Amino acid sequence: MEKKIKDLRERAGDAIKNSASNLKELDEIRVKFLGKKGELTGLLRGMSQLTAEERPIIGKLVNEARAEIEQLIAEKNSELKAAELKEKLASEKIDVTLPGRRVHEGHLHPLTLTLNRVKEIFVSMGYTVEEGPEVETDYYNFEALNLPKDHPARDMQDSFYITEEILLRTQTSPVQARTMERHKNNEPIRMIAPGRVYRRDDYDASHSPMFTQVEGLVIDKGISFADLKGTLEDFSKKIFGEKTKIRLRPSFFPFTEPSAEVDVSCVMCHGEGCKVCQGTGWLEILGAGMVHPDVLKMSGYDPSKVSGFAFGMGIERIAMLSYGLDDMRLLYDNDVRFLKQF
Ligand code: 2NM
Repeated sequence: MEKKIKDLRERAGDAIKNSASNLKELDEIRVKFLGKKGELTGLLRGMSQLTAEERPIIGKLVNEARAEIEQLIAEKNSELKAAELKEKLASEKIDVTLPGRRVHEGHLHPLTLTLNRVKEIFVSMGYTVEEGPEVETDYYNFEALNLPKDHPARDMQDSFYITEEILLRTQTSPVQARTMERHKNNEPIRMIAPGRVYRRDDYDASHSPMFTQVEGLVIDKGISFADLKGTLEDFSKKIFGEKTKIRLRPSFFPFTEPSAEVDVSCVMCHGEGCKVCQGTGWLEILGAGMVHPDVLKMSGYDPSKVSGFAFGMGIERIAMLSYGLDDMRLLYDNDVRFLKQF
């Protein structure tokens, strides 16, 4: 028995020192020698065969062996833990002196910034912002705006038709027609309709088959041409600066009568004459007029009770003038080197 105990102590000590290369192996060794079914427990069971004199002596030896093995395991345990931590620290180390990864933050497109500014100005004057479909019916795009079937302005060349009766809207005025229709009893309207419009056009530095428009409509009792002029003058000063002047020239639109082209004093030279305004000192940015009585009638308004003015502008042109761009394609190319500057 004493020999068995001595042998067990030696084998356990040797295993702990030499064959436990990690914590898992060390635990397997602990189970093998000290576990419930381990060798030391086995020895204790054999004590029933001993005499009464032998028992305390052997018991003491077994307890000493258990204490010694536990001690060796505890020491090896801390040794292995320290080694594992050291290895972890070495393999997972990071270089905190490396430069950080830059987060590239996005921002709004210059066209969106311009559109937002235009909306903001009209909303501050009490206008609502209305939207409508980009795929429109012939009725709302043309008929309701006083452009009957044979009108030269609806030439097939200028529009994208989907069927005989459905096309991509050529202006946002169908939104005004739809809004007028929703109102009853000559209810006043003060609205803008921003959005994309589509026309068959060659794509060059100043033309695109798709562009962004804002049209406006005001209907109320006693609305006059003076209201139109005052509103557009106010708008022009807000968008291009307080020094801006406006000039109206007679023009023609099927949906307004009288109609006018609205020029603003050149944002680059303030009227002196330069390349941007082609020496004239003026830039054409708006079309406008008093809503034609037939247009009011068609959408349920009584032209003997109320009157209205309407206007339209291209946002690309406003953006180009605001930011000094000489080519509209810059707004569509999505070249990050360009967009980064806004
Ligand atoms: C323009 C120029 C002049 C216009 C007219 C209407 C409506 F629906 F009330 F008749 N909306 N927009 C209008 C008038 C648009 O754009 C150059």
